[in-house]
Amino acid sequence: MSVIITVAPTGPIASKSDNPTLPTQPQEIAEQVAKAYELGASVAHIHLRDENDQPTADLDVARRTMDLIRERCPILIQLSTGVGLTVPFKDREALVELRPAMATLNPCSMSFGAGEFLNPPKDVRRLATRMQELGIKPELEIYDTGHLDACLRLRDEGLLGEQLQFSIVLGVRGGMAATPANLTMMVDRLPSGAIWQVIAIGKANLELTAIGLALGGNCRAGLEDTLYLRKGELADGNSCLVERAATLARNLDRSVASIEQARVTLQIV
Ligand code: KMH
Ligand code: ZN
Repeated sequence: MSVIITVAPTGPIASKSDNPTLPTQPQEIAEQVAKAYELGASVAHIHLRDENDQPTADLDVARRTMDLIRERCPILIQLSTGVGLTVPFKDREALVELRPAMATLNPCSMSFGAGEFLNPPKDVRRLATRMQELGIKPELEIYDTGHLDACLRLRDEGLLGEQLQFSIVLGVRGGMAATPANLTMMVDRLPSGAIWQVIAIGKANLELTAIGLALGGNCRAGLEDTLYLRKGELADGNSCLVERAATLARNLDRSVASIEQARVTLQIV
Protein backbone atom coordinates (compact mmCIF):
# COMPACT_ATOMS: atom_id res chain seq x y z
CA MET A 1 0.00 0.00 0.00
CA SER A 2 1.27 3.50 -0.73
CA VAL A 3 2.68 5.50 2.15
CA ILE A 4 0.73 8.36 3.68
CA ILE A 5 3.25 10.99 4.73
CA THR A 6 2.09 13.35 7.46
CA VAL A 7 4.04 16.55 7.92
CA ALA A 8 4.23 17.81 11.51
CA PRO A 9 5.80 21.22 11.04
CA THR A 10 5.49 22.67 14.57
CA GLY A 11 5.09 20.87 17.87
CA PRO A 12 3.99 22.11 21.27
CA ILE A 13 7.38 22.56 22.89
CA ALA A 14 10.33 23.64 20.70
CA SER A 15 10.97 27.29 19.94
CA LYS A 16 12.82 29.28 17.32
CA SER A 17 15.77 29.40 19.70
CA ASP A 18 16.04 25.60 19.29
CA ASN A 19 15.75 25.79 15.50
CA PRO A 20 15.29 29.20 13.83
CA THR A 21 13.48 27.60 10.87
CA LEU A 22 10.62 26.31 13.08
CA PRO A 23 7.40 27.80 11.63
CA THR A 24 5.25 29.34 14.35
CA GLN A 25 3.04 31.98 12.77
CA PRO A 26 0.12 31.07 10.46
CA GLN A 27 1.81 32.32 7.30
CA GLU A 28 5.06 30.49 8.11
CA ILE A 29 3.22 27.27 8.88
CA ALA A 30 1.15 27.48 5.69
CA GLU A 31 4.23 28.10 3.54
CA GLN A 32 6.12 25.12 4.94
CA VAL A 33 3.04 22.89 4.70
CA ALA A 34 2.60 23.82 1.03
CA LYS A 35 6.22 22.86 0.33
CA ALA A 36 5.72 19.59 2.19
CA TYR A 37 2.66 18.89 0.02
CA GLU A 38 4.77 19.40 -3.12
CA LEU A 39 7.26 16.86 -1.72
CA GLY A 40 4.63 14.18 -1.05
CA ALA A 41 2.89 14.92 2.26
CA SER A 42 -0.85 14.28 2.13
CA VAL A 43 -1.71 15.12 5.76
CA ALA A 44 -0.63 18.16 7.81
CA HIS A 45 -0.64 17.78 11.61
CA ILE A 46 -1.04 21.31 12.90
CA HIS A 47 -0.13 22.95 16.23
CA LEU A 48 -0.83 26.65 16.64
CA ARG A 49 1.17 29.37 18.35
CA ASP A 50 0.08 32.83 19.48
CA GLU A 51 1.84 36.08 18.54
CA ASN A 52 4.41 35.35 21.26
CA ASP A 53 5.02 31.89 19.80
CA GLN A 54 3.34 30.13 22.73
CA PRO A 55 1.01 27.12 22.10
CA THR A 56 -2.60 28.23 21.70
CA ALA A 57 -6.02 26.84 20.85
CA ASP A 58 -7.26 30.27 19.77
CA LEU A 59 -9.94 29.68 17.15
CA ASP A 60 -9.04 32.76 15.12
CA VAL A 61 -5.43 31.65 14.83
CA ALA A 62 -6.62 28.18 13.87
CA ARG A 63 -9.05 29.49 11.26
CA ARG A 64 -6.43 31.79 9.76
CA THR A 65 -3.86 28.98 9.61
CA MET A 66 -6.34 26.58 7.99
CA ASP A 67 -7.39 29.21 5.43
CA LEU A 68 -3.79 30.02 4.52
CA ILE A 69 -3.02 26.32 4.05
CA ARG A 70 -6.15 25.78 1.93
CA GLU A 71 -5.24 28.76 -0.28
CA ARG A 72 -1.99 27.01 -1.10
CA CYS A 73 -2.74 23.29 -1.35
CA PRO A 74 -5.38 20.57 -0.88
CA ILE A 75 -3.49 18.72 1.90
CA LEU A 76 -5.70 17.03 4.52
CA ILE A 77 -5.61 19.13 7.69
CA GLN A 78 -5.24 17.27 10.99
CA LEU A 79 -5.57 19.68 13.91
CA SER A 80 -3.74 18.70 17.06
CA THR A 81 -6.10 18.62 20.03
CA GLY A 82 -2.99 18.03 22.18
CA VAL A 83 -2.13 21.72 21.52
CA GLY A 84 0.28 22.24 24.43
CA LEU A 85 0.73 21.03 27.96
CA THR A 86 -0.55 24.22 29.61
CA VAL A 87 -3.70 24.67 27.50
CA PRO A 88 -6.96 23.54 29.20
CA PHE A 89 -8.79 20.57 27.69
CA LYS A 90 -11.94 22.67 27.13
CA ASP A 91 -10.01 24.99 24.81
CA ARG A 92 -8.24 22.11 23.09
CA GLU A 93 -11.43 20.24 22.29
CA ALA A 94 -13.14 23.35 20.84
CA LEU A 95 -10.78 23.16 17.86
CA VAL A 96 -12.79 20.33 16.33
CA GLU A 97 -15.69 22.77 15.85
CA LEU A 98 -13.65 24.11 12.91
CA ARG A 99 -14.24 20.74 11.25
CA PRO A 100 -10.79 19.73 10.07
CA ALA A 101 -10.66 16.46 8.09
CA MET A 102 -8.78 14.88 11.00
CA ALA A 103 -7.85 15.67 14.59
CA THR A 104 -5.70 13.92 17.16
CA LEU A 105 -7.25 12.03 20.05
CA ASN A 106 -4.88 11.39 22.95
CA PRO A 107 -6.50 8.64 25.03
CA CYS A 108 -4.69 8.92 28.38
CA SER A 109 -2.99 11.32 30.77
CA MET A 110 0.75 10.93 31.22
CA SER A 111 3.99 12.56 32.27
CA PHE A 112 5.41 14.37 29.26
CA GLY A 113 9.03 15.43 29.67
CA ALA A 114 9.06 17.80 32.63
CA GLY A 115 5.32 18.43 32.34
CA GLU A 116 1.98 16.68 32.48
CA PHE A 117 -0.30 15.91 29.53
CA LEU A 118 -3.85 15.79 30.88
CA ASN A 119 -6.43 13.68 29.08
CA PRO A 120 -9.03 12.66 31.70
CA PRO A 121 -11.25 9.72 30.67
CA LYS A 122 -14.53 11.64 30.70
CA ASP A 123 -13.07 14.48 28.61
CA VAL A 124 -11.56 12.05 26.10
CA ARG A 125 -14.90 10.28 25.76
CA ARG A 126 -16.70 13.60 25.20
CA LEU A 127 -14.18 14.64 22.55
CA ALA A 128 -14.38 11.26 20.78
CA THR A 129 -18.18 11.56 20.75
CA ARG A 130 -18.05 15.06 19.28
CA MET A 131 -15.52 14.09 16.64
CA GLN A 132 -17.77 11.24 15.58
CA GLU A 133 -20.79 13.58 15.39
CA LEU A 134 -18.81 15.94 13.15
CA GLY A 135 -17.33 13.14 11.00
CA ILE A 136 -13.74 14.02 11.96
CA LYS A 137 -11.26 11.17 11.59
CA PRO A 138 -9.36 10.58 14.84
CA GLU A 139 -5.59 10.10 14.80
CA LEU A 140 -5.17 7.92 17.90
CA GLU A 141 -1.91 8.83 19.61
CA ILE A 142 -0.61 5.95 21.71
CA TYR A 143 2.49 6.52 23.82
CA ASP A 144 2.34 3.33 25.87
CA THR A 145 0.84 -0.14 25.77
CA GLY A 146 -2.17 0.72 27.93
CA HIS A 147 -3.09 3.59 25.61
CA LEU A 148 -3.88 1.05 22.90
CA ASP A 149 -6.21 -0.80 25.27
CA ALA A 150 -7.90 2.51 26.18
CA CYS A 151 -8.53 3.14 22.46
CA LEU A 152 -9.95 -0.34 21.99
CA ARG A 153 -12.36 0.29 24.85
CA LEU A 154 -13.50 3.51 23.14
CA ARG A 155 -13.96 1.53 19.92
CA ASP A 156 -15.98 -1.10 21.79
CA GLU A 157 -18.20 1.68 23.11
CA GLY A 158 -18.84 2.68 19.50
CA LEU A 159 -17.02 6.02 19.79
CA LEU A 160 -14.32 5.60 17.12
CA GLY A 161 -15.87 3.98 14.09
CA GLU A 162 -14.54 0.73 12.69
CA GLN A 163 -11.38 1.70 10.84
CA LEU A 164 -8.76 2.85 13.33
CA GLN A 165 -5.77 5.05 12.55
CA PHE A 166 -2.97 4.91 15.14
CA SER A 167 0.16 6.94 15.74
CA ILE A 168 2.63 4.82 17.66
CA VAL A 169 4.59 7.49 19.53
CA LEU A 170 8.05 6.48 20.69
CA GLY A 171 10.60 8.51 22.58
CA VAL A 172 8.51 10.88 24.72
CA ARG A 173 9.87 10.95 28.27
CA GLY A 174 6.91 9.46 30.13
CA GLY A 175 5.92 7.13 27.28
CA MET A 176 7.55 4.18 25.52
CA ALA A 177 11.25 4.43 24.72
CA ALA A 178 12.19 4.70 21.05
CA THR A 179 13.37 1.13 20.46
CA PRO A 180 12.70 -1.28 17.59
CA ALA A 181 11.44 -3.87 20.10
CA ASN A 182 8.78 -1.47 21.42
CA LEU A 183 7.68 -0.66 17.88
CA THR A 184 7.32 -4.27 16.75
CA MET A 185 5.54 -5.19 19.98
CA MET A 186 2.98 -2.43 19.42
CA VAL A 187 2.51 -3.27 15.73
CA ASP A 188 1.85 -6.90 16.68
CA ARG A 189 -0.79 -5.81 19.18
CA LEU A 190 -2.77 -3.59 16.81
CA PRO A 191 -6.20 -4.90 15.79
CA SER A 192 -6.28 -6.35 12.28
CA GLY A 193 -7.05 -3.81 9.59
CA ALA A 194 -5.73 -0.88 11.64
CA ILE A 195 -3.78 1.83 9.79
CA TRP A 196 -0.70 3.12 11.60
CA GLN A 197 2.28 5.39 11.47
CA VAL A 198 5.37 5.83 13.59
CA ILE A 199 6.01 9.07 15.43
CA ALA A 200 9.62 8.80 16.50
CA ILE A 201 10.66 11.64 18.75
CA GLY A 202 14.25 12.80 18.94
CA LYS A 203 17.48 10.92 18.22
CA ALA A 204 15.94 7.71 16.88
CA ASN A 205 13.66 9.54 14.43
CA LEU A 206 15.38 8.35 11.27
CA GLU A 207 15.92 4.73 12.27
CA LEU A 208 12.43 4.14 13.64
CA THR A 209 10.75 5.95 10.75
CA ALA A 210 12.68 3.63 8.39
CA ILE A 211 11.76 0.52 10.37
CA GLY A 212 8.10 1.57 10.40
CA LEU A 213 8.12 2.00 6.64
CA ALA A 214 9.81 -1.38 6.16
CA LEU A 215 7.12 -2.97 8.34
CA GLY A 216 4.37 -1.52 6.13
CA GLY A 217 3.37 1.50 8.19
CA ASN A 218 2.88 5.13 7.22
CA CYS A 219 5.22 7.82 8.43
CA ARG A 220 5.42 11.28 9.89
CA ALA A 221 8.12 13.85 9.24
CA GLY A 222 8.77 17.30 10.59
CA LEU A 223 10.24 19.58 13.21
CA GLU A 224 7.65 18.55 15.81
CA ASP A 225 9.43 15.21 16.07
CA THR A 226 13.05 16.13 15.45
CA LEU A 227 14.84 19.43 15.07
CA TYR A 228 17.83 17.74 13.41
CA LEU A 229 18.35 16.19 10.00
CA ARG A 230 21.19 14.15 11.45
CA LYS A 231 23.38 14.28 14.55
CA GLY A 232 24.71 17.80 14.99
CA GLU A 233 22.96 19.20 11.87
CA LEU A 234 19.80 21.22 12.43
CA ALA A 235 17.10 20.62 9.83
CA ASP A 236 16.66 23.60 7.52
CA GLY A 237 12.86 23.74 7.84
CA ASN A 238 10.47 20.84 7.26
CA SER A 239 11.15 20.21 3.58
CA CYS A 240 14.37 18.25 4.05
CA LEU A 241 12.66 15.93 6.56
CA VAL A 242 9.66 15.32 4.29
CA GLU A 243 11.90 14.79 1.29
CA ARG A 244 13.95 12.27 3.26
CA ALA A 245 10.79 10.37 4.29
CA ALA A 246 9.57 10.24 0.67
CA THR A 247 12.98 8.99 -0.48
CA LEU A 248 13.03 6.32 2.22
CA ALA A 249 9.60 5.11 1.14
CA ARG A 250 10.52 4.99 -2.54
CA ASN A 251 13.80 3.20 -1.79
CA LEU A 252 11.71 0.54 -0.05
CA ASP A 253 9.64 0.22 -3.25
CA ARG A 254 6.65 1.92 -1.69
CA SER A 255 4.91 4.69 -3.57
CA VAL A 256 3.89 7.91 -1.86
CA ALA A 257 0.13 8.38 -1.43
CA SER A 258 -1.68 11.19 -3.19
CA ILE A 259 -4.37 13.13 -1.35
CA GLU A 260 -7.02 10.97 -3.02
CA GLN A 261 -5.27 7.74 -2.03
CA ALA A 262 -4.91 9.03 1.53
CA ARG A 263 -8.62 9.88 1.65
CA VAL A 264 -9.56 6.38 0.53
CA THR A 265 -7.16 4.64 2.95
CA LEU A 266 -8.21 6.80 5.89
CA GLN A 267 -11.88 6.64 4.89
CA ILE A 268 -12.22 10.40 4.89
CA VAL A 269 -15.22 11.54 2.87
N1 KMH B 1 4.28 15.95 20.23
C1 KMH B 1 3.41 14.82 20.37
C2 KMH B 1 4.18 13.62 20.69
C3 KMH B 1 -0.97 15.94 19.74
O1 KMH B 1 -0.54 16.61 18.83
O2 KMH B 1 -2.17 15.64 19.85
C4 KMH B 1 2.34 15.11 21.38
C5 KMH B 1 1.28 15.94 20.81
C6 KMH B 1 -0.09 15.41 20.82
O3 KMH B 1 1.57 17.01 20.36
ZN1 ZN C 1 1.34 17.05 17.83
